[in-house]
Amino acid sequence: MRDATPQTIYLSDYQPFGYLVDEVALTFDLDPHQTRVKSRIAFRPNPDAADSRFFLHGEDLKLISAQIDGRSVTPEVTETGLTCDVPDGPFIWEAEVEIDPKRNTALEGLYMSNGMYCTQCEAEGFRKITYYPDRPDVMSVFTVTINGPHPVLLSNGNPVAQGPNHAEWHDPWPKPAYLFALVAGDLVAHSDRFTTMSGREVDLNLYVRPGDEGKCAFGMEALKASMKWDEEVYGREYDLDLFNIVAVDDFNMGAMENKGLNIFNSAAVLASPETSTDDNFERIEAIIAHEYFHNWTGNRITCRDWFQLCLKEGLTVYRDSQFTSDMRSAPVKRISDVIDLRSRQFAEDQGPLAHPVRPESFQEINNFYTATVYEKGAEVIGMLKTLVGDEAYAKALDLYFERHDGDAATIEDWLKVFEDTTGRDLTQFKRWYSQAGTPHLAVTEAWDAGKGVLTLSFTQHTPPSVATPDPAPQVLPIAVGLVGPDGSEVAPTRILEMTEAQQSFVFDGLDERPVASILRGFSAPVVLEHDQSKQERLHLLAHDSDAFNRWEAGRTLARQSLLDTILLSSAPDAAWLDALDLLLTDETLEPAFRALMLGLPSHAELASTLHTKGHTPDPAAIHEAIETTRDAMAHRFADVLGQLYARHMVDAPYRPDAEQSGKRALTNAALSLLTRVQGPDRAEGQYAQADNMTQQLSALGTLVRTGHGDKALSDFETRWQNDRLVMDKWFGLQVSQASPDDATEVAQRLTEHADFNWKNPNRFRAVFGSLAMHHAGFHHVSGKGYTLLAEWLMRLDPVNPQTTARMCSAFQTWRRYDAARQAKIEVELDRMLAQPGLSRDTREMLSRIREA
Ligand code: B3K
Ligand code: ZN
Repeated sequence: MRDATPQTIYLSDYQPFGYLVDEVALTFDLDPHQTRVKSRIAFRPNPDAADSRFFLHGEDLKLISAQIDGRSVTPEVTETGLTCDVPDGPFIWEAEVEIDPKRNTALEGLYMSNGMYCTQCEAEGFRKITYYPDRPDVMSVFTVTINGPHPVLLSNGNPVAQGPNHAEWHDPWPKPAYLFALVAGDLVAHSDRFTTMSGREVDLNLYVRPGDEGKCAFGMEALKASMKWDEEVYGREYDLDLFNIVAVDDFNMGAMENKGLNIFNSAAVLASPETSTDDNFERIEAIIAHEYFHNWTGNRITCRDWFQLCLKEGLTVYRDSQFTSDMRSAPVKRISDVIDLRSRQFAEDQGPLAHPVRPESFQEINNFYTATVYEKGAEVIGMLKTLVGDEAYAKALDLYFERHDGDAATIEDWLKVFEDTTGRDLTQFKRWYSQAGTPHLAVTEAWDAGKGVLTLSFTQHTPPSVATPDPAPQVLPIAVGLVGPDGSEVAPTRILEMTEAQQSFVFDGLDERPVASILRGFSAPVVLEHDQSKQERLHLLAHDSDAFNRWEAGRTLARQSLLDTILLSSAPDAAWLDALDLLLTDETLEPAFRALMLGLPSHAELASTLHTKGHTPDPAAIHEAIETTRDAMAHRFADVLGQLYARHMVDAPYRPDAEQSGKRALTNAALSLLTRVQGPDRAEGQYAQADNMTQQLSALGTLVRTGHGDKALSDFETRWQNDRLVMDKWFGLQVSQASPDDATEVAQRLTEHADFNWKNPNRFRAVFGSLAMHHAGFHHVSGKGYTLLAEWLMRLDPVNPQTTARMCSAFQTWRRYDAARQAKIEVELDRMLAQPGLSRDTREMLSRIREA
């Protein structure tokens, strides 16, 4: 909403609501501009609440009538809700409101997308549907009646009555309003069944627009696999007769875990080999699992207040990453997660948006669905599991489900189950939830050859931030292995538990000095500063039995080589390239791993590293260094890459599984490098022959990047113009593969394309998300990238504050750059902040960024 004097909400102010809600009955008479919503809510005083004020949230609602116990009342209505005198004991509140779903472009509350009605209520969208205590600790049983001329009318729970233009639904599980959902439209179902562990039959439906039926099979299989996995690994069984998923084109994020009625961005569920890449398939599988897993971690056990968001999100991300590791390759998943964490979460922690995993204040909660809450929140759970061990983790989780089923819980509740099952005191561990910032972990080694003792001395230090000016030492589980001179493991991996600012650990009984492999599996989300020699890193790259640290050794060498190129104009490190050469041809290594080894730190990661080391990153120099390094790799490996390309090209019919997609990742990485030395023929051939989107898009990207893409781009457009999801790729790729000088103009030109529907978040993000991610293009010295993005964000803000606010984070790292760039960004930030009627969402983001 628009709010001239935004209010800050504090965790410390939490008070329970004065009333409990026993039952809710809602009736919807659907109409594009005049939907009527009748509510009948049974309230009774909450014995645990000190404050008995009766306040119901409500925004953009036209109140038609209100009654208490059947008698008309005239509440005091403001822009944010209403208050009313109520009886001392239990009472029935009834109201009728009118809303305008068609005008709801913010995509929050009840809105329309391609003629269908759908809802998004998390975090605070339900208040745009009717007057209600819209807070997660108010849980109730909902019965919903929908009247409307649509073949499909859906809500949460189980159906109780269905007739022409009419449906009734009942959800027996008490839930907060943010999990409410309604869908109405002309949809078709892809259906299946699942038999649960106790033998109950569950009907499964994936509802899509007619024409999309062919893109449902994979999502349905992923759903069944998720249901099975949650039974086997966490003992969690599904609890309704029905599980529905609906695909929607206009959606602000990936998907939403509404009870029994998940709503998905079409991009996060629709898949076919011809239209989706391997990465799309993997992401879809993970999101389906994530939303399904929320049924227990989020829905059955929800959050007391929005400060506890990580309680459900961190845990559910952790669970979905475990699922992906089990379904695919665990090392590859771990490496990909760390790449993502470093690029998104570390950047957040380093800048003005830094906040703890459990924030302590906010103005707009939608601004806190962040990499810190989600991804760092998941890392914290991974650390907890490492510290207590797998068995204790399983026990603690069992207790969590048993003790808190039906609760709106807190982080304190969560940690208490671990304390109760293990006897550990987690007081210090809790700092992971309350302190912002990424700890830096420095380590030095002392080798006593006479005694055969290696001493590792660690120091931890977290840079202060506005959110946490004075960070205290955290508990760090540091997984350490020792690799002998012959490459063998000297001792099993040991978990060191660091709790002090400085601490030493001793490894004795060693015959020869081993090479220390520290932070195996990335056992804590920290920046590791380990002054190892190049020789030692090459040794780990060749021999480390921990796949993550093997990759990390290569990554560190690559990063150092790039930094030397940027700062000293050195040629790429020949020793690193030689070592890589050996790995590439090692057929015992999975292709996906080798594809990751061919990757380089991103522009943004290098900028962050340079900044951490006290340099001012120059985006153009970073780009240059990456290009030089890629060229060197292409020349150095041309023969090997040609062989790999031929050997791993998949001939078998397309499958999106880990094995085939790993091979395609490797051949596509090879293609991209080979095109640098061999010209466009191979990529043109792959583009022409590809029978799947992974190979087609990768070839197209390579062609566009090397300046040979015009013909293929127009062919692609002609072929896919009627497929909105594929066209998103077409829009995005042109920006992401443009040269730094051209990226802004390309984005600008694409906004003039007839299919640039900027009110659709997927399309907007395809162009402007790609521009913001194009480091050297966005940070072009002219400042044109900043100006174009700011202009479009200001156009979008009145239409869709949530997506606008999210994309403002493109500016979060602005203080890293040189004075000239900072000045240009400052102008744009000030211009945006001066925009009249700026949304609360965007104002909060821009002010936090601007104050840096
Ligand atoms: N819980 C939703 C996110 C809601 C975002 C609201 N701004 C999706 C998820 O994390 O599963
Ligand atoms: Zn989630």
